[in-house]
Amino acid sequence: MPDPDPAALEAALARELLLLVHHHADADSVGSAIALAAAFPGARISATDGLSAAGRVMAERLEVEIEERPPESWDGTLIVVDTSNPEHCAPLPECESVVVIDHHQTPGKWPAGTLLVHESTAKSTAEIMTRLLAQLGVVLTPEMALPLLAGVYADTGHFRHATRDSFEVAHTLAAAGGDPREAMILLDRVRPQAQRALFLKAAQRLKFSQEGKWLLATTRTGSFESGTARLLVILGADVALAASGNKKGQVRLSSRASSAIIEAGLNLAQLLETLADEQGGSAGGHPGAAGFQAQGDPDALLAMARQGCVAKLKSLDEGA
Ligand SMILES: [Mn+2]
Repeated sequence: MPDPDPAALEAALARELLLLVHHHADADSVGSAIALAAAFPGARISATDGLSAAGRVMAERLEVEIEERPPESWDGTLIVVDTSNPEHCAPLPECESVVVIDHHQTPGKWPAGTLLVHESTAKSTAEIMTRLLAQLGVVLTPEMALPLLAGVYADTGHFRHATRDSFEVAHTLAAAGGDPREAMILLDRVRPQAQRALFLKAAQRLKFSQEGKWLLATTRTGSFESGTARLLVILGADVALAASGNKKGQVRLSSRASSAIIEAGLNLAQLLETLADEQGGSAGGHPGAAGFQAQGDPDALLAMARQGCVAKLKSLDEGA
């Protein structure tokens, strides 16, 4: 990876640290931030648009405070974890020294001078963070290793998408006192009934079609788009798209794909980035899991994303 200059990074980390997680921060983002804060005592962690259920449960169980709003400006260094695009953690506090540590595909436009620790081949930010802490000479403690290991579990889909590097990092973390069983328990949760009801409603509105040899499912939901899309893939879809819209005209769309179709060459991040280029808004993610947000009509944007998928699936089948 094109590492930032180690001396510049060390100088940035020597200042007072404010860590920022992405909107609806997941276990990888929260776990990486908690570990970094444990390595640099005094560092504050802040969110800008809440935590996901997994992120919240992790912070609660580890008794780590995550501020609901960052200060408007910061004199030290701002470290953004697990975020490809500044829009996904907006509003960004004003700060002259910014570091971004991330593993999503395409980094967005960060302020000039931002130090980017970016590895798109890493399956989790926790993996990058583990290596980075070692490079900085930090001795991993169980307080750092446990949330990092949970981050690796979460972002590798409990090692289904793990690489050799993920296992190597997991071994390092387990050896440093991150107990694998405890990391699993840290992620365990029963979804609240209201959330399960939303999933069932989304299932009622589900539409699907067969495109060549692939099953494509779409649905509208009130919230939890990514969980919804993930569950549709578990039900049997090769590609699932779930969209929500609110009264302010904000649309969120999340997508998930089966391993078979990712293997065949589908890249959801690319697909949604194309949609964002054409329709405005922003997109990011990975080949098998990507998101898109914009202003507009959720049904229309969902239909466009679906059309993009159909065209891509055709070309996959023809190429095969
Ligand atoms: Mn991540």
